[in-house]
Amino acid sequence: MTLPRLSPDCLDTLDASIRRPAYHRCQEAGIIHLGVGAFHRAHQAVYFDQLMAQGEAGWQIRGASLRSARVAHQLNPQGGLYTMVQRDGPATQLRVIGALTDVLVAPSDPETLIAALAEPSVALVTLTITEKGYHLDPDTGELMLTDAAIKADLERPSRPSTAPGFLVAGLAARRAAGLPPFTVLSCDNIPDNGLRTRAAVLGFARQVNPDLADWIEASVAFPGSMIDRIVPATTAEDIDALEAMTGYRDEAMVKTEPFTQWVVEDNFCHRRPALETVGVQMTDDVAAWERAKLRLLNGSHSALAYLGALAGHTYVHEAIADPVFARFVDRLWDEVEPVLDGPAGFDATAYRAALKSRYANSALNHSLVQIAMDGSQKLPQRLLASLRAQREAGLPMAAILMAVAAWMRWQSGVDEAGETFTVDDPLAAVTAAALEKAGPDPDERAAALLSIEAVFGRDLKNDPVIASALGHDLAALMSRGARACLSDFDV
Ligand code: CS2
Repeated sequence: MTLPRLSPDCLDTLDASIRRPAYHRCQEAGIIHLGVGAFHRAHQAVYFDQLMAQGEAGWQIRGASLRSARVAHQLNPQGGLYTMVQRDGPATQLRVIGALTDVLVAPSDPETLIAALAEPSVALVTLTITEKGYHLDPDTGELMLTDAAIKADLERPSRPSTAPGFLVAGLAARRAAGLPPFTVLSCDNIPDNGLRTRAAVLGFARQVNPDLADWIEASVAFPGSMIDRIVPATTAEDIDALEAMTGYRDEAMVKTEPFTQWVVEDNFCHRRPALETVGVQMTDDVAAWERAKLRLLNGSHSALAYLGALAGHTYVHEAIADPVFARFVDRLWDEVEPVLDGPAGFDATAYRAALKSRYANSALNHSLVQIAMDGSQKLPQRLLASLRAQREAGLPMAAILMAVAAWMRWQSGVDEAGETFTVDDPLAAVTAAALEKAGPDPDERAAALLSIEAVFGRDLKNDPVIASALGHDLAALMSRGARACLSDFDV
């Protein structure tokens, strides 16, 4: 028997233990969010749900998918409602979030999204479009005008497909209608996300209309932000388990941990939500928080992903329960910590201990392969920024080099059990071609990957010390396997 879908009509019938939206939900959106993935639903949307529950109206979110209609099919039949399943070991808390109104599907109907961006009620546009959604040149930080999607959008700016294209079209429509611009708040896990979003939008606008670009430059705010919450992809089993627990079916549920953090630069050009009243840290120094989070959390996540998955682990909690891996993570943090330059008063010891217990949360089933995805986009800010700083300061870098070598080993698409897998990465074809040309020799393979400037830049590519260390580590990973290599760090 198929149970009823979660919807506004069934809210009153839910079990009293399930928290639900404690405010009047309306259809008028104050926010447009691009990229309605699980992360957005378990993070920003929850803060706005709380804000509205505390009585601050006007922050309903209209979502837009820039790629498929999948999330729209999950959420729209549920009136935008979904359950956040918060798991802490055996303890589970359920909360129905009401902040989203609905989800637009941009590829099939770009005009509706542009019109939504130009609604007078909209004061804020937030984004989680992942690293690759910005189309920026990793070397120069400028919009890649030769990128196929950007080129197509520039040829037809009234029917864009990319985030920069939509933001510019929306801002142009507001300017034409005499409306104030919205604030653009990136919630992606990249350093200087505000500045990068600004570079992407201005780079696009300059090509379309220099006057418009001047207006954007002068009047639009692009605050930076640091976001943190572990939100593994929802599985079919998660949906079935929730159904068994509650008696309703929720195709849009998300699962997450109790921890959540959001640090936002206090720089808004339109109506500003009182986010500080719902636990958001408003600050002028987002960059220091970004460094701490990207280099300690995400750096170790990526290291665990490649090394752990190669060695046969499936989930983060399994890898961290393996003492060899847990000790390696400590060695990695020991290396990174002296060059972290974190926020004032940052307690690295407490932060590290908290990360260890977050990783150990066995109820999350956070898949290592999910974290391994898009490594070419993630490595620079997660591992290579630390590596550069360590190298410059003449500090030890054995653990971080081993993590980078593991990414190199991962690019072969075959794990240590000889199983093939798909390397899920926008540069997968480039890395595969480099490895094919290099042949079986580990030094050649490491050198071939190191020469990809989009990942390693010119400096690392031309650094003989780094090249030889990576060749050495890759050889060890290929011959001895990840677990044996990590036991060398077990001192
Ligand atoms: C993870 C992140 O998938 C990944 O690459 O490292 O999504 C991580 O879970 C979040 O950044 C935590 O805030």
